[in-house]
Amino acid sequence: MTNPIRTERHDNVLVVISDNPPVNALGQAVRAGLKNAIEEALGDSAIEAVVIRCDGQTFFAGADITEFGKPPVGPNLPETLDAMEASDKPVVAAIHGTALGGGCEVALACHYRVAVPSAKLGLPEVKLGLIPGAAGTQRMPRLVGAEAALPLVVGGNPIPAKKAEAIGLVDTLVGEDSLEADAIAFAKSKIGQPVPRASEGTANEDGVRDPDIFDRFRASQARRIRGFDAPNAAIEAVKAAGQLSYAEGVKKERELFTKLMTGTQSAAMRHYFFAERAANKIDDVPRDTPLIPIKKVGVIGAGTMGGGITMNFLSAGIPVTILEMAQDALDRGTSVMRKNYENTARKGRMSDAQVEQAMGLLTPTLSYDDLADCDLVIEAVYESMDVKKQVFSKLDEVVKEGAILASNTSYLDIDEIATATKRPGYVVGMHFFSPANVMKLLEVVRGEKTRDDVLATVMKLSKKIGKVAAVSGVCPGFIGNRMLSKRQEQANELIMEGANYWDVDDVLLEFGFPMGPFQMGDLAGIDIGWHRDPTKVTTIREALCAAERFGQKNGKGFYDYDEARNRTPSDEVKQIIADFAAREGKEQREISKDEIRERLLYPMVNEGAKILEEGMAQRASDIDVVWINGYGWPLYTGGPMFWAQTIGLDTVVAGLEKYELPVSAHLREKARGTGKFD
Ligand code: 3H9
Repeated sequence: MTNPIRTERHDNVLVVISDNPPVNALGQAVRAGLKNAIEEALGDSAIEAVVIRCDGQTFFAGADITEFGKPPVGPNLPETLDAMEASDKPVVAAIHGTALGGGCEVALACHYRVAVPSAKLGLPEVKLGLIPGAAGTQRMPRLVGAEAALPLVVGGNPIPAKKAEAIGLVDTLVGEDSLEADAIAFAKSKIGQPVPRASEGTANEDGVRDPDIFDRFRASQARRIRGFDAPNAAIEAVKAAGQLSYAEGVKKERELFTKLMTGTQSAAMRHYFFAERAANKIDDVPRDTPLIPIKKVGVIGAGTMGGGITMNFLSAGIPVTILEMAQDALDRGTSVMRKNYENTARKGRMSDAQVEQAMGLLTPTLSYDDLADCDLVIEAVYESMDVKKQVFSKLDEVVKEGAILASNTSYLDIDEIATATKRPGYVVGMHFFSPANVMKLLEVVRGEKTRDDVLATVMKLSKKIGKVAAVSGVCPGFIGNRMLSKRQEQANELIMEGANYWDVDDVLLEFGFPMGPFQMGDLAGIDIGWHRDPTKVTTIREALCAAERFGQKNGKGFYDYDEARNRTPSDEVKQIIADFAAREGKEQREISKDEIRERLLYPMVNEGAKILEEGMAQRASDIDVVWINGYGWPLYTGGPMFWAQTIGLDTVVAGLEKYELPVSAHLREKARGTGKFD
């Protein structure tokens, strides 16, 4: 392997350059190269300053995650960085792209940091279930203060260079195209001055003067960090920076880091990191498949779904023509979109000019002819095969050749929809999740005839509009809803057998889901699709509607709601369920939370195994990506399939057998074999 680190001399400045594509991860060879380069600089009296920069798309984007969990090979990152900081010749980090995690820690160990305006800096370790492990939690607060460090270390979101400059993380911004030259000039200007070391900084004293900032920050993040171990450890580490000496603080950081690194949450979140990236790749579609340029998009339907879908493209700067059947529906849809953008602007996440820019890209129309020159048309109309086929046949007539025709159906057969056109190769499913402008998941449904370039284009486009995409084959409900139906089946069955419906919801909340199925029913409205005949009661939902319990909208559904929408379990509903079960001849009994959890989740894993066996998902990790991004499965368990492996596939099989539920051949085989799906 060639050495990823090289050095170049510019007069009395040694420029140390890393070339380790794609993201200059700090693998062993990079660390060793950096350490040697510092030794070279220190041992050479002609060198008076050092600049560290990277080739390629970015400054170091972090430790090499693929090395985690493997036996460590020295030098480790902390010792490499200590050697760097100890230098009495000024060391300058010259930053472009993303200085993340260990990369940001490299920058913190340098005496100075210069960055181009487009650069971003951050400590995203919490997103991998970790905290920074190379003194980032100790140097950062000492350099910028605990209050400014908390969102960086605990939240994990990178900040732009300008903001980094404002908080003192970056010393100066330099020319976008003259990073190296400017960094060298900057380094020269510092020769002969005592070097400032972040480890010796005192900005962290803000957390000593006002120790409440930690609890205040924790409270402000309560909803976002519920269930996650790393953010609390991150707060503890930043707090320690104000309470302990630097050396003791680093020790504390190491303890917390090691505990997280060997725990199940980080393993799950690292699995997810690679799963998300793998999901965007389609095994039998060559990487160099030419893409279809998407310059203009058409959306059919300006309802909640069509509007949400449209906003994704407008926000990404892609013009959209939106079609409705009637002017008032079109006007309503357009004004909802505007209102959504204006709300975002009110929260400060968008400027008024950006609102106008996005809305300026929208063309409302009542005529199919206006879709003729779109490169992609997505229909989001009523879920009926007949209606969808009519729409596709019309699209086939009017939309130019070579354009992609996509359906947002959540369960209908894409292959059958494609028969309504003379171009089935250009037909694909793009299943967005509601609210479509917010939810990250895009299930891309690959029809039997869908062309490679269509698939490759849609996968690429998904990234552009900020979605996480996973491919599903054609089967009822695709990956997500197909598995959801198994959970719902059990939820209904459990309450018929006597489980408290609030226990069912609570089990899922305790597991880490944002909401249980009965809460969800109340939120969506129990009367959706109700026949409105209170004398006809064939399901529990119909029984609730007959009792005028429609959900949150009238203050009572499965739960009773107060003005603040807090829910309380209802005795009346418990009785309605018991009466209904008695009429159906179901005996009720007490059911434990353990049984509830196992019966809700194990059948989902079993269905996932069947989806894999049938080739409807490419890999088990794609199923995890679907459930984490589309259905609120807790990220820190890694998704249903990874979680099943963590608790043991044999445990899942035994559980299903105990409850006399079906076990697929595939699940059985994997449980008997490696205990892994892939
Ligand atoms: C850390 O630093 C811990 C330290 O505190 C402690 C040390 C003791 N390692 O995302 P992309 C791969 S923890 C290995 O598609 P983009 C990625 O898998 C780390 N591989 O590109 C993909 O491979 P493939 C903290 C990595 O342009 C390819 O690079 N740092 C790493 O959309 C391209 O990635 C982070 O968490 C890595 N660190 O986005 C940053 N990073 O082509 C993680 C990427 O085979 N990285 N790969 O699928 C990112 O956020 C994004 O990759 C980045 C580029 C924004 C940099």
